[in-house]
Amino acid sequence: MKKGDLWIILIIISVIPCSFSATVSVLKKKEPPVKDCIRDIKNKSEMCHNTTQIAVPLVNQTVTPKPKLAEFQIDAHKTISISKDDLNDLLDVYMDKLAENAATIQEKENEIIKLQSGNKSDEDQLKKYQEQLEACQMQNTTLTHTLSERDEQIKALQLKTSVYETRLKRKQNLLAVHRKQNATNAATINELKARVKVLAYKLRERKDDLLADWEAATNSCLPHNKMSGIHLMELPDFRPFLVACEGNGWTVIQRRLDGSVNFYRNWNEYRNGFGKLNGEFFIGLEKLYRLTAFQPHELFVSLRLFNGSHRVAFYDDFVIGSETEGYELKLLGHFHGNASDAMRTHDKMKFSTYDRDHDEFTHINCAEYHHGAWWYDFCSRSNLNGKYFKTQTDSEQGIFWDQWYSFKSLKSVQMQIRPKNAKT
Ligand SMILES: *[C@@H]1O[C@H](CO)[C@@H](O)[C@H](O)[C@H]1NC(C)=O
Ligand SMILES: *[C@@H]1O[C@H](CO)[C@@H](O)[C@H](O)[C@H]1NC(C)=O
Ligand SMILES: *[C@@H]1O[C@H](CO)[C@@H](O)[C@H](O)[C@H]1NC(C)=O
Ligand SMILES: *[C@@H]1O[C@H](CO)[C@@H](O)[C@H](O)[C@H]1NC(C)=O
Ligand SMILES: *[C@@H]1O[C@H](CO)[C@@H](O)[C@H](O)[C@H]1NC(C)=O
Ligand SMILES: *[C@@H]1O[C@H](CO)[C@@H](O)[C@H](O)[C@H]1NC(C)=O
Ligand SMILES: *[C@@H]1O[C@H](CO)[C@@H](O)[C@H](O)[C@H]1NC(C)=O
Ligand SMILES: CC(=O)N[C@H]1CO[C@H](CO)[C@@H](O)[C@@H]1O
Repeated sequence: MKKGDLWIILIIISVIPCSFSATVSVLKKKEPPVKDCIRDIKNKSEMCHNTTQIAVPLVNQTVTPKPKLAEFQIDAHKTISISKDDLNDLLDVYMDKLAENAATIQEKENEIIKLQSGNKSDEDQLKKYQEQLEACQMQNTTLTHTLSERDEQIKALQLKTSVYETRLKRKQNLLAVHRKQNATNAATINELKARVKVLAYKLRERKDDLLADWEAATNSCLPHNKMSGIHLMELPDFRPFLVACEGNGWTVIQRRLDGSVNFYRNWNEYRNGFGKLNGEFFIGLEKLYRLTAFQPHELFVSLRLFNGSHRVAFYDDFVIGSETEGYELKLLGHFHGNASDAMRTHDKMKFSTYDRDHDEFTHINCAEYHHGAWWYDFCSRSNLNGKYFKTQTDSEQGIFWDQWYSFKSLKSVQMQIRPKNAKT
């Protein structure tokens, strides 16, 4: 509320309690009633002051400075009479005050304008701040953008890292596997080394055995009764030679197993023998002559078919003549066994090779015809030195043993001899 308004209200308030009458008579210096009224006015004003909380030296200003104050007269009806002139004077006083206050108002308005202009400068400041804020926000946006870019980069890097981690793990697993393999390999190598050592030891032992055998060379496999293996044999007027002993005194003279050795050979080779004693071989006709000449022998033939069937043939006398006799099958003795007696027709026949034809045919080379070497007659019912076939084959060139001239090839055969006195 403006000060001017206060003054107007004050006038109205002061009129009511004093109940001015229209016809007032001017009184001269009757203080007490005026005092009261003024005090009342003062009370009222104080009341107002309390509400507005503006302290105004109201009474003293209205009463004191103007000596020409209006005179009041209060009658029995408590009516205050004021002369018109006094009232005018009073009005004048108030008007002056009003003017004075208008000036104050103007002053205050100016102040307000000033303040408003200050507000304007505040606004400027605000604008400035807003501009700064905008700049800041822009920076923030830029920074936020950069930050999000960095985030992306970090994410990409994390992805790469995880990929590398996965690869690393895989490599580590691989390495572990390799290490394990390596360990296994090392173990295997150690094992093999140990085995090589054992074998080297055995070899040395075997060599020693052989040397011992040399000293104890025998004329048959009988002394190596229980031991199959390769042993040294010595006969009169003949250089010592190695033979394959089969156990129970048997000496192997011929063996077919797998076709690893070629048996289509000439006379000299059949005389001297060929092949490997622990594999396929033929002992040699000269040794057969020497062995059977030294003491009587029996013959055992073992035959295996491709279907697994096994058959045997025994002949209780076996003698081979000298080279000058063409290594003739001089004696065969009696046959027994569950195979056929397929040697019988070859009894008393000379040995034939493709380069030494001793067979009964004049117009056929039986060794050539049967692709082997045997005691051929017209030509053969057995052909154990024939061509090796890996499966059962019907061929006159094959290894066969049949009294009815059928040529089913055999899977494996073995011929062995033993001194007759070994029989008990
Ligand atoms: C004014 O106030 C005083 C005390 O504050 C009081 O004694 C007096 O009676 C009042 N006057 C009137 C006219 O009410
Ligand atoms: C006015 O205010 C004063 C002090 O604040 C107080 O003592 C007085 O009683 C008030 N008067 C009225 C009428 O409220
Ligand atoms: C400052 O100015 C604003 C806008 O012009 C106005 O809204 C506000 O009331 C003013 N403040 C004062 C104290 O004058
Ligand atoms: C900065 O920008 C981010 C995202 O736009 C927002 O969340 C944040 O409140 C801003 N900060 C300021 C101080 O403006
Ligand atoms: C493989 O094994 C050998 C012998 O045990 C060792 O010297 C080598 O360091 C191993 N290599 C790896 C990759 O483990
Ligand atoms: C194998 O074949 C022979 C001759 O064909 C036959 O006598 C024998 O029973 C057969 N054995 C088996 C086990 O099939
Ligand atoms: C033939 O006799 C041998 C030796 O006694 C035996 O091992 C084989 O099983 C016999 N074969 C047949 C088909 O009876
Ligand atoms: C508020 C004020 O200043 N009151 C004064 C009014 O005048 C009398 C005497 O004239 C003083 O006693 C008051 O203190």
